[in-house]
Amino acid sequence: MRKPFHCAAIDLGATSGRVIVGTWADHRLELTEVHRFSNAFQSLGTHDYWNLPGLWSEVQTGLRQAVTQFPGLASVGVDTWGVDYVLLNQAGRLVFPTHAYRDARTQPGLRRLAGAPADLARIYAATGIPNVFYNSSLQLAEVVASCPEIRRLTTRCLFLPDYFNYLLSGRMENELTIASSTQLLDVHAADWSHTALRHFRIPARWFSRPVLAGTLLGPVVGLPELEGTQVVVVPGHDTAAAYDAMPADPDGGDLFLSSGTWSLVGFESDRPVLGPEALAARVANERTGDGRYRPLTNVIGFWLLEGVLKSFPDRPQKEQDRARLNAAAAARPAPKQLLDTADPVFSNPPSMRAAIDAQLRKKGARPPKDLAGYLRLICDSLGQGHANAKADFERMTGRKFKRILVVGGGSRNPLMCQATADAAGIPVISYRLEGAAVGNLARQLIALGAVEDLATFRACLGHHLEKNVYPPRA
Ligand code: LFR
Repeated sequence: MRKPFHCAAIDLGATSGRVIVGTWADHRLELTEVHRFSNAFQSLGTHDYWNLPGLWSEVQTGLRQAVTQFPGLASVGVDTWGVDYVLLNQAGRLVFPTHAYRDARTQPGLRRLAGAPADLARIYAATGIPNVFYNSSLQLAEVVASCPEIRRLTTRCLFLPDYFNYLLSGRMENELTIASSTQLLDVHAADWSHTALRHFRIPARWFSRPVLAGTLLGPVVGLPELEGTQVVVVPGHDTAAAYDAMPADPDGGDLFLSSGTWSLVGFESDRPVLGPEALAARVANERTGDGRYRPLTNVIGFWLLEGVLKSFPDRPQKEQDRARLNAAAAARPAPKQLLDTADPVFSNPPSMRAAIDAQLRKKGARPPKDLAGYLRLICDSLGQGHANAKADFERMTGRKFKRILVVGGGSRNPLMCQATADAAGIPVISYRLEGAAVGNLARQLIALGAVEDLATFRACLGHHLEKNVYPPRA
């Protein structure tokens, strides 16, 4: 037996983060979660910001735990949610506070682009990314327009995984998957789009040509406990990492759903999906760690539920109570009117329950009376949103999907999985898997030479995973 490899995945989500050690031995991955913590943006005045020092401190705590439990930790990789960034000067100091993507500051820019169809089509043709409120393009355009001095102060823009890689290794690099979430990357190349940068008036000198997953950044610096541990570039975008963890059939017949705060429905492809129909269906042509395409649609996800729960002080806290709530929701009749999940009113409303109620009333429907009613409505609406995405992809590409594979927190929600299978008419296979962390680990193991390639990793993973199958009901 070869010596086992231990690698640490730092996986930062918008509502929680974790450090997970993966141990690879005998073609099998063992996971040990060494640290988990919550995350949330905070408001200051009328804006929303991330607490980066807090996150960095949690990352360090996690890494110390990792190396204590697994001396000889071979490597570490970082993935985070998409689109958010830091602006730095040459000395690596932050020159602007780090806004959170739900900050309403992008709304005027969003409306401006939506109201200029020729620009919208040009930017979509150049980047393959639709006009969404959180895009880094809109965020950076807003900073440059409202604080013009920032052009002089900034020498570098790093997206969050790039920034954590810099803190760990001292090297400033942009990574491809996270770059592809920005609406600033050239959809036909693995480099920045001058069309987009010019349009949003963002200086091209802030970026470097993105590197691919597998690039070695050198040893960890500044954390003596981790001497000798390598920093490996992994797919920095959590959704790209989660897609890597899908135990997919190599024949391309699987549709992927990374289900959590967001529902990301998509597939892997050698080409982007472009044109007016793709733009109307809000297809985002994000990239895989090695530069292929991941056309996907962002369906609002369990953000709806996270918001609604705030209106119910008696919401379930324990696993048992959550199971009871799920059962109560499943026993309800299917709602006659589903939510339009693409409605931007759900992006960051003061009250999610009020936003849902208002949309239902506008459609002439009555709002649910209790939490079980909302849960049923949300699961069925997400299921329909996922099925619509599948139908759009099939129409646009001529493909026929045979199964939907689900990873992420939502894979534990049988109601949503069943609703998706029913609406899409194909089986849903859910895996209890921290998708992003596992994809992050996969790319480290490949870079270290412990695993041959992603197909090999997926095949090994598929043999050992616990799964639930939800056949569609007529
Ligand atoms: C999921 C995710 C999605 C992205 C959203 C905002 O965590 O990364 O892919 O659309 O967050 O960045």
